[in-house]
Amino acid sequence: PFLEALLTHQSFQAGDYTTRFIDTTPELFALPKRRDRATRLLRYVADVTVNGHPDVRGKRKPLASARTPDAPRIAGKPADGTKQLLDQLGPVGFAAWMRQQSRVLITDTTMRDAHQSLLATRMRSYDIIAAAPAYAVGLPGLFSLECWGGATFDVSMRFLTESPWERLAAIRAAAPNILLQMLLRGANGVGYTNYPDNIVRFFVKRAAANGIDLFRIFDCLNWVENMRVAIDAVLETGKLAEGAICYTGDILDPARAKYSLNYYVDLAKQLEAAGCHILAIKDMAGVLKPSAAGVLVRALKDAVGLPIHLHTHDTSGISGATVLAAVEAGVDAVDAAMDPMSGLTSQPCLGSLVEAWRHTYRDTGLDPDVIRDLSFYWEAVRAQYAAFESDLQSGASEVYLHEMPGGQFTNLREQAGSLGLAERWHEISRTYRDVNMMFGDIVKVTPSSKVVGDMALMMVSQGLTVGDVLDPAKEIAFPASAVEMLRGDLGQPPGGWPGLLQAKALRDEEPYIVRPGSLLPMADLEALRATATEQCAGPIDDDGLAAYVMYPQVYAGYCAARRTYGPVGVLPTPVYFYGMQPGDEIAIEMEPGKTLILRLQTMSETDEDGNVRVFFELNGQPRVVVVPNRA
Ligand code: BTN
Ligand code: 3PY
Ligand code: ZN
Repeated sequence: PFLEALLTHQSFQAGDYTTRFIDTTPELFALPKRRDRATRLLRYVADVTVNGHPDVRGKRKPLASARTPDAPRIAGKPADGTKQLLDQLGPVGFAAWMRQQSRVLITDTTMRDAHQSLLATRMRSYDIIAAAPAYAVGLPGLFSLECWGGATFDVSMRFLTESPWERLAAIRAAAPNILLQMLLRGANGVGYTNYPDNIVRFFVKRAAANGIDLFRIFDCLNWVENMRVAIDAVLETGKLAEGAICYTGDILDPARAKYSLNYYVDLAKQLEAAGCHILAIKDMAGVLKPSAAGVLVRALKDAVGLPIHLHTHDTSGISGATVLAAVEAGVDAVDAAMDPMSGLTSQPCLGSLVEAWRHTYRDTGLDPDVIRDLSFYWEAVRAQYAAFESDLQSGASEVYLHEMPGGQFTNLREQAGSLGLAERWHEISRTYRDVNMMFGDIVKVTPSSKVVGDMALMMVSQGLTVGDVLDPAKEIAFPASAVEMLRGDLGQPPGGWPGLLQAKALRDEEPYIVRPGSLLPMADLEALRATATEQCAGPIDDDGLAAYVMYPQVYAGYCAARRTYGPVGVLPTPVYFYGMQPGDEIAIEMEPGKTLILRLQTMSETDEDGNVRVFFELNGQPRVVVVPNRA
């Protein structure tokens, strides 16, 4: 049929096909692609069975006795929820509704921050999407599902060979009644650097069109000026704009005067004036202490008319107390993670918080049976990701020293380990703290936290102190990220950058204090689409373009891997990471109603050419795949 389609195609018959034929008639080339999906997947399964997956090589393995995750199947249709309310009331009316609720509104972060903070963001769409119908039917009273943005966008393409857009669309389809929430890094989008304004706007539009209802927007230096483009873009979509104040320091500590109660109250007023519908307290490190939470929430409630949404991390071990204090003080909504994905660097335990308010004025009304069933599911899911677990076993008050965000903490430990500095972790924590003070005591959250981490690792590995770095007589090779930040590329911290350090890092270069986006030329999106089309060897739709402009190389790599291996997202997680054993049989749902039965029969020894023959049965038909043994 492919050859027939080609031979009967107009351009072919007219004789005007050239090397551009493939570009102008992609529909012809889509034919064999679609038919080949199963073959590509076989190639992947064979390859990963023989060679393993590079991401889990040498890492801890799931236990052989691990339970297969089976998402709860709850009979019935999803009842109307917050999504329908937003559609009816619009964002302003919705915010007013939030403030009228006596119950605590709960955001479940399991699908985003929890696995970002516990499992290096490696949770696959396969496991996330399977849970969504149970949420929709069983927990229609949830406030929102935080399921997108932050590091997930990059990681899904870079490490999991899957599309963040397909993930979002599938969650939307499976959970049509609960608000879908994302984390947006303001002018940094879902990346690590400021993007041109029209890229930020384009990205927000695509996210809204694909199903995001609530955008939590922050700036890594709490510079509201640098959040406006993103906030305005969200306002234009008619979705909810939640402006975040990133909490750092300790409002009760007179020695940290820079981050005082007044500082946060002023920020909140700026965000309200900027048009935000909801105010988030984003405690990305988990340093908001219970006593401070009460004071902060009361002051913010007095100062602004917006509903307040608290986000924290349990790194210290006492975040539950912080959330209870905030609720006592009248906070409207809080973030929590399903029990088996909670605690440590993740969010506090959802099921236990819900019980804490049961039979009180602030009872959430969420069904404990469903929470337990979903928890049982997430527990089995987590067990499959043993390779990405950190060695952190307990709460740690050290977080008040270093103030590392939950998502960075385990990452930096891992990085330290790979540099041979695992033994010197406490030194790294202290240096991280010193670097923060050297930078003038800044907010540390992606990407500013990464800059502090880069600098701290460089100093520890080279045995440098802050005194050395500041010493005019001493030559220092600053990490590029530090030079860029001190130049102004991430914006301005309160009080500006320390002059001496800045001058030393920048050498002859001039710093600037205007909004970085005001200096970046608008991106020519259609020119970028053309480049992407070439680089990715295929047509690029708006979602592909929005991914490409954020991460050109990563997106191109994803496209190439997808071409080679097909839609690997349909594979169960153990197969994706570890392949199959002889005798294993799996069902692969290619699309609703189309299931392949794949059995791995046996494998040959490696032949003299270094190849292994993998013998499958696909829907009962024998298939042999030859893969190089790269080990
Ligand atoms: C990619 O970046 O290409 C996606 C990762 C897939 C790599 C596959 S996993 C099976 C096989 N083993 C390897 O070491 N590489 C490939
Ligand atoms: C992110 O930006 O990914 C974060 O989670 C910040 O806390
Ligand atoms: Zn967080």
